Amino acid sequence: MPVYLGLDCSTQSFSAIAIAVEGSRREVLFERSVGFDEYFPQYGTRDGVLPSGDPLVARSSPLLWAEALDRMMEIVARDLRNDRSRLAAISGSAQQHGSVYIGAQATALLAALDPGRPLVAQVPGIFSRPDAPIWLDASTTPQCTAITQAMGGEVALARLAGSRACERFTGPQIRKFFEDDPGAYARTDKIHLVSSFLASLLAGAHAPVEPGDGAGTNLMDLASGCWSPAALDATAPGLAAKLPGIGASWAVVGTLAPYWMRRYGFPPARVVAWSGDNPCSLIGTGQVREGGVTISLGTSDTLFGLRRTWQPDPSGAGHVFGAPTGDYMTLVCCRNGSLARERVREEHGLDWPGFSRALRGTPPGNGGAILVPWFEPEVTPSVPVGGGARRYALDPADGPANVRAVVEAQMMALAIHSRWMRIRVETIHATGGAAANREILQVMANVHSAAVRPLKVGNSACLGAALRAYHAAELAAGRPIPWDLVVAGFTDPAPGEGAAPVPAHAARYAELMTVYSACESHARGTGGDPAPLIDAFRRRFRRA
Ligand code: ADP
Ligand code: XUL
Repeated sequence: MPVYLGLDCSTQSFSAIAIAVEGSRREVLFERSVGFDEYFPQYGTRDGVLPSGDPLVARSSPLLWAEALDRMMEIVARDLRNDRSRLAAISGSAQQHGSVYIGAQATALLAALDPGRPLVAQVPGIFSRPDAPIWLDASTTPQCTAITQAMGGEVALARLAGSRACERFTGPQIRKFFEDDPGAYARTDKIHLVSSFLASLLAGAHAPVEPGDGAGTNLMDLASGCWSPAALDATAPGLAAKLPGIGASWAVVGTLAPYWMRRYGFPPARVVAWSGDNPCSLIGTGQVREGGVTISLGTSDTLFGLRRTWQPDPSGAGHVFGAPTGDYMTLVCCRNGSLARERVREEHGLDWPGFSRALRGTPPGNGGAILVPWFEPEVTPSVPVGGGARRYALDPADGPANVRAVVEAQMMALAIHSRWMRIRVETIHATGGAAANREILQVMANVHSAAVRPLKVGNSACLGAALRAYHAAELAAGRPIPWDLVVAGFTDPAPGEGAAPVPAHAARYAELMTVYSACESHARGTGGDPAPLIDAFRRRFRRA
């Protein structure tokens, strides 16, 4: 059976999933993951991020990602053993929006990587900037303002690119780099997304950007799938020449470079364009038709679904990206996801089982006690600077109530800020690290009033990359496969797991969401004191 490999360079770790497919026979051969902090301590990252004196700045190391790719390919070669020769295609998924800056010498170097020496010893010289701004960066508000102005306002930019200017998006980050270090910007020959950078290392040549991930730049005309000359001009001079082209999502960008074949014994497998983690997760959670919804609880919390046509979010908080099927996907992303849950957990000295016990021991609705969990600058809604977490009718020392408050707030924020998508949510596919937590899924089910199904394969972004490799390889061989068939047997919900909504609790959250919205507005300084609403809620649900 041919083997397809999906790789995933996420915020905190690098993963691989190998699948074997032939006709209706479908098998996950193995899943592997290495955490950045733990496996590569020499880079000094914390939760995958380099230390920074500025709380708004978040960067990682492209060299770390290259080393992690090399390490993972070594692990995959070992685990595949004799099946190595059956590797037909590889694709990948990467955290979105991050950018990698590369000098002109890279082209020759990538084409002549020496299989006798590890990648990490050969590539340091290719970078025109040693670090890479990532999606957690919130330092580009002035650049967002300038780009928005040049593009004729937020609405005009969102109509063109699918999103208003966002601090973490690649365009504002490029503009900041140009302003801060014009010399290094001038020395930059290519600016890659994390996804296209890693695909380039595999293929030994510059790979194109994939349109799903390209939509996270504020630079792509979403309707045409091409870079927008107006957006490029609004961002930085000479940018068109520095960006790779945009290819189809299923583009075969080359075959594995000789480095990988000689060093690890791989065959000349096809390298398929890499995409962002959310577009890959769309495929890896089986959302290949309009109407379904996935919630991913990874480092970020995201809610997304496939769309055949699109309109931007009128509030400006949500996004429209390309989907790897050639359609679109709508998405909301909350930055204060897993790390916010971990923070509350640690503040109260709990492990995950203790966190779950706290959820079991507290009432849905938390008696009106609310935490707006903006520990770090938030992206949905946009709270770029100094928002800070806010507690309403919540004792900071009450561990169980704080645990419930953080999870309820996160689920309510996803529900409230995704209303613009107008999806009637009946079933939610749940993925990401925290989807392993049954009690969190129960809150999700009640807040969204929908059945929640975790999937058999937990790392859906990585699985989605493997499935995209399969789809593209078959297409390239003249055997196109419908997407329903591509995902069949891989993206089914885990039998017997998940959570069903409790109608009385769902009704309670419908009311609490009004209170939570008022708390969000108050915390942003755009609304009055929510205390009367909280009191009214408490009176109604006093004995709950
Ligand atoms: P990413 O892909 O963004 O790196 P993952 O999807 O791998 O993130 O999720 C990692 C997160 O999963 C960890 O930061 C941790 O907070 C969370 N996690 C792991 N186990 C549990 C659990 N039992 N309950 C809640 N969260 C969990
Ligand atoms: C989406 C976003 C995050 C990253 C990291 O817009 O910023 O979900 O892709 O996972």
